[in-house]
Amino acid sequence: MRVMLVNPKFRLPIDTRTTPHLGLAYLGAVSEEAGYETLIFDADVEDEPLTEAIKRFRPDMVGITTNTPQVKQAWRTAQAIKSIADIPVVLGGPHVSVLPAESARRPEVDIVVRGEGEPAWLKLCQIVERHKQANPGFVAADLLAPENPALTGLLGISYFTTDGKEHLNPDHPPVADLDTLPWPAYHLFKMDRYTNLQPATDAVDGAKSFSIMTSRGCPYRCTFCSQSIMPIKWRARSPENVLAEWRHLVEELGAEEIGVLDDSANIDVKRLGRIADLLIENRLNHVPWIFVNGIRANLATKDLLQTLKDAGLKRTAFGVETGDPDVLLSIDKKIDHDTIRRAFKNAKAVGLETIGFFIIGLPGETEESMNRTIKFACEVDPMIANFSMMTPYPGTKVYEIVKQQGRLLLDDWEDYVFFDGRARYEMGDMTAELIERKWKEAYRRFYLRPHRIAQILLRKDFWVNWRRTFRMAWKTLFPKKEKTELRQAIEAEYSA
Ligand code: B12
Ligand code: SF4
Repeated sequence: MRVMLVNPKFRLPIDTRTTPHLGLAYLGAVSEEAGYETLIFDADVEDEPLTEAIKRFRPDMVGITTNTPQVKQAWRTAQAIKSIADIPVVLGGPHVSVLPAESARRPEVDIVVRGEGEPAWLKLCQIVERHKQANPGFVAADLLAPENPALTGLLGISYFTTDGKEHLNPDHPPVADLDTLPWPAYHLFKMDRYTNLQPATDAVDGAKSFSIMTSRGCPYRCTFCSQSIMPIKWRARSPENVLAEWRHLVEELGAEEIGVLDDSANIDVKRLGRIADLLIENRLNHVPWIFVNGIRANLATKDLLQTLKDAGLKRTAFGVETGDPDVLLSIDKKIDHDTIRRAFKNAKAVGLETIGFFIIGLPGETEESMNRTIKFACEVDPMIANFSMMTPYPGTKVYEIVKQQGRLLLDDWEDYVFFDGRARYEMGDMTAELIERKWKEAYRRFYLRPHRIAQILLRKDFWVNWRRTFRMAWKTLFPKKEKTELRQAIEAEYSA
């Protein structure tokens, strides 16, 4: 049995960096472990057209991953597959986990997998394999025949039977023991075609960069965050299991930098400290690594940060979101500004580089609260300040608030990206003009301070990557034309 996993083409308007998709890397790993011949097709880096790859590999089932801005491209991809092969097409990922019926009812999509995908994907592979063995003329619609009980008890999937009836099977329980999962199957990717998520070494291109996830889930439920799609139960791999993969990345795959993708790696402070100790004891701390998404500021003690630094941590992010105390309370971040101040101070004291994530345009914001955010960003002064305009993703509390009390300015999933310079909604006195103006002002006021300019000019990576830095700054501030062209190019390619 052959299975194919696809990442549909979707480049962000501001950046051309690409990284192997960790979700597909896990799905590829469990598929191979179960004995299936597996092909990962990442349309962001492939030269071969998808339809050619389908004809060459002749998969028995295809899985497509999708987040919100990618979903239309996922549908186009499914259509392209169905136009040449009548095989089951399965969609998974954050967007379809929240809105499964929207995709499952489409003729080109057979089944949607919600949430963590490994268990349901494997069971689907087994079901398709059994059907093919029993009936060599098996086609995708056979699975969806109302009289076929094959999908009935399968947890975590949604589908429509051919009589038009919707089936939303109960959720699959979260993977209880993450140590049982195989390591991501990086060998299924064309690794030399990727750059990196966030450079930890000075060169953006060319460094061998890998991602790792040491825990899954997040026990918090911030109102703006799509993490609410995934299980609330935070689960962690054992330090020994993490160490073994880390060693594999460094010693066997030659990793020169590692991005830790956990949503909240430090929920169990002791566990993270133990991982750091093991990296030091095993002399793996020479490879720089970073927390791409940030760690909880309330659990970032100075001792922990020092141990992490000794273990090779180069940079950490903290989600600050807002400088306004009332807005901070309203988003359920469950943190206060003094704690955030302390976390930045501690991180800098032990010599870590810092990133701050800030949002302009949270519900209830005013010009004054946005000014407080800009002022707070300047006060904590991270090495990188990342301001995004609030983008309400389906499944979040903010999305519901905006739908009830505001006016969404988006009607195309492809616009659900945060860096393209346009406000996503208006609410009360908060106009699009205000959000867009303050967002640009935030970047200007943060980065055009004399000491920042001096710092930037003194950084080696600025000179190594200056062309790219200017390109990104330009695309951030003047994005629209670029994005239209990008979309037209992708659509033309798939409709050809
Ligand atoms: C790393 C990361 C990135 C990286 C790399 C993305 C990538 N190619 O993997 C970068 C920086 C490029 C990125 C960009 C964006 N990201 Co991002 N990203 C993440 C992050 C932090 C980790 C992703 C990850 O590796 N997860 C771990 C793996 C194991 O999980 P997974 O990918 O979800 O896959 C599992 C399941 O979803 C499911 N599954 C997924 N696909 C499929 C397919 C099939 C067939 C099946 C059966 C199952 C299945 O099974 C997998 C294994 O359990 C997540 C947060 C998170 N915790 O997941 C956000 C997240 C996915 N990103 C998000 C967003 C919003 C974006 C952007 C739109 C932001 C922007 N700048 O505008 C862009 C979109 C870029 C694009 N090209 O599509 C949101 C998505 C929300 C949504 N509704 O879509 C998330 C959830 C963050 C959040 N909490 O809000 N991102
Ligand atoms: S923003 Fe961070 S802490 Fe809040 S729910 Fe999302 S991942 Fe968890």
